[in-house]
Amino acid sequence: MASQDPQQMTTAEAVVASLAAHGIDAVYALPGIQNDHLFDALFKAGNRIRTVHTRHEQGSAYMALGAALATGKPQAFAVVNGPGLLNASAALLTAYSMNAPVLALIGEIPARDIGRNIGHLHELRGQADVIARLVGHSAQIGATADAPRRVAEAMRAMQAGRRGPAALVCPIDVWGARGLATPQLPLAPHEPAIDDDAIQAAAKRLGAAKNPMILCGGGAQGAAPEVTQLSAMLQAPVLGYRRGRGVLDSRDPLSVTLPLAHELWASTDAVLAIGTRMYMQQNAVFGVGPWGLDDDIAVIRVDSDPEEPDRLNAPAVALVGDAAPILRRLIDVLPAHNAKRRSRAAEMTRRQAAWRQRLETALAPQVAFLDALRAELPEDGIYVDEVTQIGFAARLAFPVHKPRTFLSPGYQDNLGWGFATALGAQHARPDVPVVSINGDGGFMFTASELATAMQHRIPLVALVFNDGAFGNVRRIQQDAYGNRLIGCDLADPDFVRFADSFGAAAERVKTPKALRTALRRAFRRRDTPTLIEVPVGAMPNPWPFIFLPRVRGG
Ligand SMILES: Cc1ncc(C[n+]2csc(CCOP(=O)(O)OP(=O)(O)O)c2C)c(N)n1
Ligand SMILES: [Mg+2]
Repeated sequence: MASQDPQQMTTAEAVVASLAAHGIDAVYALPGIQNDHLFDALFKAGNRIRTVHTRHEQGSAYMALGAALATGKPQAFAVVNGPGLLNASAALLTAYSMNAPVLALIGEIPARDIGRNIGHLHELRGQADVIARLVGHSAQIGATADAPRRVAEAMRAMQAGRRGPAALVCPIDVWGARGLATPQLPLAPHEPAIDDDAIQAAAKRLGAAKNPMILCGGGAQGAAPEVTQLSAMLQAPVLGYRRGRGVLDSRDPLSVTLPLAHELWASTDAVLAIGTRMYMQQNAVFGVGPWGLDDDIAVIRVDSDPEEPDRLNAPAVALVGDAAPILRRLIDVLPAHNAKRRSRAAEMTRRQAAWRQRLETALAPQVAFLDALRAELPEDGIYVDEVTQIGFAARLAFPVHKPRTFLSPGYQDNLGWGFATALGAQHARPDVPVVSINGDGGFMFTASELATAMQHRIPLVALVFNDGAFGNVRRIQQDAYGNRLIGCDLADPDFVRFADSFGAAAERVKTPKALRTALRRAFRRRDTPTLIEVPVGAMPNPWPFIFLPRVRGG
């Protein structure tokens, strides 16, 4: 990197210049006095960095998350300290659970007063400790000269090892301080060397297996070609549930859904687990499961976090680092060890058809709406999930064709994340349609961001499946608590009139067929958001297909 001469600038200008040097081209933000110097620096940056202001700080943070998930690249948001940070905190927590590179720029009271409990505007006692619980890497900017390096370190931390969010805090007086700073270019990433012995051991175990399986989590999203090739070489079914969906195209006969992977689990003798915690295989979920492990299944873990593979059960082989280069090495070595294999395409196609029929029958209303959505959403269109009946079914039955086109929240599974996250995805990927599915409950968490969609001309299509209830909670109260309904029925607005009042396109449809027509119209609008309300009744219970019993070990 060519070093440049130091220049006089404010800390805020040094941060903005460094963000631009790292490829950040948008900051999702909500202003306030602690960050006025930052906003002034963003003003001066002009079109190099677009400032996308939202109506609530959760909107800023979720938009940055959606942009990060849709692009696979770091994204930034800026909020004031105290309430601004806390309003954004659920999104940061979600970014952590999804290993998403989201940089939070957070204001702070004057540096000299931190820790004195004076009661300054927006003072949060021990803010640095709160932030350290939400992100993997955090730092306070101490002076102008310090700022470029702080940005570079945060950017590197978000993209090395286990990916995830970072935070930079800057006190109000430091943002505006002027000093000499040298613009900083990206630091070289740290990536561990690939362990060749472990590659050999993995190739032997997988090559010898009769029934290998591949499990993909979020950490496999950057390795779709490698997973596709390995799956073919091993004739191994590939499960991606939620975060790993789209790594192998659902149309590939070897792409399996959650219940089918569970059906195959008992006879699986080697598993290649890529960027996944193997949560369901190792943990009971609300008293059901885990699927189980025993000595007859060789577990090979590929993970960028060196602590993850051993966290619950020691695997046979652990490969630590970025998935794609590790898998490429495995692809090179595997042919020397791989058994001769017959195609499993016909068997898998048959098994899949049987499961498709079961899901179509058991979850009929959800699957019919999802089929309508799949028929209209182009292959590279992005689906943003929610914690709602349609979402739970989509995780099982919505075909996904490409990586990063099925965005489902990580283990936080926090209601209300979807709409604003989808806005960020659509803002960062204006070239493809993005669709956000919502329940009436979850949509209202960030519905005010319809104003943001209008202001910044973001053509997101939001579906609101309206059952007048926190339907998931309601069904549990009906089934497991003697129909003692409490806190679950919802007085909703007229969603069409609500969206219309913002100037958004809006309509109400009742059938999957009408949904298709409405979606076709909506995807053609490229400068206005669309809300489509779908009135629905109570939906059948998806959980028996998700919480699956133990089939081995234990
Ligand atoms: C932040 C957060 N709060 C509460 C919950 C618990 N929760 C899970 S589903 C649900 C109801 C969802 O209602 P709605 O969005 O209308 O979807 P529906 O189940 O009716 O399809 C609730 C409250 C959660 N997952 N996340
Ligand atoms: Mg509902």
